[in-house]
Amino acid sequence: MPPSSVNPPSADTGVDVVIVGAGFSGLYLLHRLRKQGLSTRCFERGDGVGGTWYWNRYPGARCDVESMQYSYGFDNELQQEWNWPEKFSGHADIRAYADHVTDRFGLRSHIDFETEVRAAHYDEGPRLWRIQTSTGEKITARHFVMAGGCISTAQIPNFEGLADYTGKTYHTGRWPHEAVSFAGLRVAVIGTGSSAIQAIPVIAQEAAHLTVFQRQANFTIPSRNHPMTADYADTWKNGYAEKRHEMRYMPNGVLRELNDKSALEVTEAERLATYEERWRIGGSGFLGAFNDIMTNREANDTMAEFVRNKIRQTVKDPVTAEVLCPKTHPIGTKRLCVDTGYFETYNRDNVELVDISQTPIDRLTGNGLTVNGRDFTFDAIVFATGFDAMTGTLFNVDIRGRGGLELKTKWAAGPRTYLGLMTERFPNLFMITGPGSPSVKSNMITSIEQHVDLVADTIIHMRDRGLAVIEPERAAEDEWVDHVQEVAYKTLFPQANSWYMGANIPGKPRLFMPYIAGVGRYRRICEDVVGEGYKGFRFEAEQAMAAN
Ligand code: N01
Repeated sequence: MPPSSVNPPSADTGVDVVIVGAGFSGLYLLHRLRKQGLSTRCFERGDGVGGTWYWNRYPGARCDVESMQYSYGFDNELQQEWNWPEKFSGHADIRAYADHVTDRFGLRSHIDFETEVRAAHYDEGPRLWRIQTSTGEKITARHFVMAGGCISTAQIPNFEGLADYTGKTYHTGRWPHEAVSFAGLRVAVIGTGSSAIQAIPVIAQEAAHLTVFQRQANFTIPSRNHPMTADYADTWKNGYAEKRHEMRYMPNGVLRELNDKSALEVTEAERLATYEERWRIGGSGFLGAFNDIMTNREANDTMAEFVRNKIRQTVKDPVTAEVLCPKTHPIGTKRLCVDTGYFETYNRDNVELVDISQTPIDRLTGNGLTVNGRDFTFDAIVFATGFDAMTGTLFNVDIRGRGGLELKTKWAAGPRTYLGLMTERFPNLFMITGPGSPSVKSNMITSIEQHVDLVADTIIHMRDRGLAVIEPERAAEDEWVDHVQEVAYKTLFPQANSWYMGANIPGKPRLFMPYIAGVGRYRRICEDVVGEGYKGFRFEAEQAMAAN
C-alpha cells in the first residue's frame, strides 16, 4: 500500500508539496517525493526543463565542471547509460540530459510549464501554505520548496536611455530559443564575467565588428575542453560508487587534485612549474595549485601575477593586454572564469576593448551608446551583466510567513537562514541551495542532491511521525548567519566587489551569501544536525492542530 499523504483531505486543491522550478533541483525533488507517494505540484516558468540551462543558451554557454561530475549520482543505471560527448558539456547537451532524466523518471506530466508562482502565504490556522500562480490558480500545500536556482534572475542595469535604443538587445541569461545570427552586424557586449567570457570568442567569429565594454577585468583559465574518450568515461563509470562518495566530501563537491602545500613554502621555480602544469591542464582546478591561495594575499598575488603574465604573452597589443589584466581583486575572489580562446580574441581585427572602469557608459542612444563623449553605433547589444543572485529569485515570489511577515522584510539587511535551508518564522518553507549553504561555491549538482535528499528525508520523517511543522529556532539561525560570515572573513573573498557579496546590485546589502567552509564539512554538519534529532529545529505535531 502506498504511504498516505501528509496533507489531510480538504476542499482546497491541496497537495503535500509545492515545488518552484524544474531545473536540476526541482526535477530530482519531484522524483524523490513522488517515489514516496507524496502529492506534488511543480511549477516552472519556462516551457521546458533544465533551469539555468534552459535560459542560458548564449553562444559558447558551457559548464565548467566536467560532465562526468556535473550529473546526477542518485541512480546508477542513469549514470551508466548516459554518454557525454565532451569533457565539459555545452548547454544543448546538458538540456538533452535534463530532458532524458525527465522522461526516464516520468516527471514531465507532473510539471506545470509556463506557470510562475506569484505568492505563497503561510496560514497559521491550518498550518498550510496558500499559493497563487500566474494562471490565477490557488492551491494549498503543507510544504513549499523554492528550487528556482541561485543565478536565475537576470539583471540589466538601469542605463539612462535604455528604452531609446532601437537595435536588437539580448541578455545572456534570457537567450532566445530561435537561432540568433550576428553575421555582418556591429555588436556590443557589456560585461566581462563568466557569461561574456564564453560568449565573446564565439560572437567575434561571426559579427562584422564586436566592441566589448569592460568595467573590471577578470581572471580566466583555458578550459582545454575536448571530446570525451571512451577510456575516460569508463574510468568514471567503473568507479562511480566510490568517486561519487568522495566528491560529496570534497571542498567544492568536485573530485580533483588539491595540493596541500603553501605557495610560499616552495621555491619560485617549483611554484611557477606548478602553475604552468595546472595552466596546461586548464579549468577551475587551477585554484587548487596551493592550499593558501584563498587565505593569504601574498600567496594569491603569486598566482594572480602568473595569470597576468599569460595575458601579456597572449594579447599582442600591450595596451589592450594591460587593460585585460585583472588588478581590482585577488584571483578567485570573484568567480574564476573558464574560457576557450578568450584572450586570443582580442588579437582579431574586428574586436575592440573599451575600458569603462573610469568613465562608465553615459547613456544608451537610439542606435548605440556613448562613453566619455564618444558615440558608438551598434546593430545589437548583448547584456552580459549578470544576475540578482541567490536572493533575487526568492524575492520574485511574494513569500510571507508567520504574522504576514514578508521574506523581503525579514532579509532587509541580508539573507538569514539556518543551514541555507530554512528561515525562522517561515515554517515548512525549504530552499534548495539557499543563501548560507555551499551552493554556488560548489558543483551545483552535488549540492542540489544533498539538499534534495535532506528535504525529502525531512518531509518523510515528519509524515512518518505525524509532525505537521518544522521551523528553525531563532538562536540556531543567528549562530549560523554569524558562522557563515566568520568563515568568509577568514578568507580573501570579501576583498572583492562580487555578486557573492551582493555588490553587483545597487542597494543590495553587503553580506557574503554562500557558505565556503566546503561541501564536505557542510554535509557533515547537516548529518550531525539530523543525527542529533534535528538540532536547531523545532517541530509541531499534527495532534496540536486537531486540538486547536
Ligand atoms: O555575470 P557576472 P555572469 N556597466 O555578474 C558587468 C555563473 N556562470 O552572467 O565586474 C558595465 O559575473 C560586470 O562588471 P563588474 C557563474 O557562477 C557559470 O557573467 O561588476 N558593466 C561584469 O563584468 C557566474 O559567476 C558559467 O565591474 C556592468 C558583468 O557585467 C555567474 O553565473 C558560465 C554593469 C557581469 O558579470 C554570473 O556570471 C556563465 C554596468 N552597469 C555563468 N553592471 C560556467 O559554468 C554589470 N556589469 C562556466
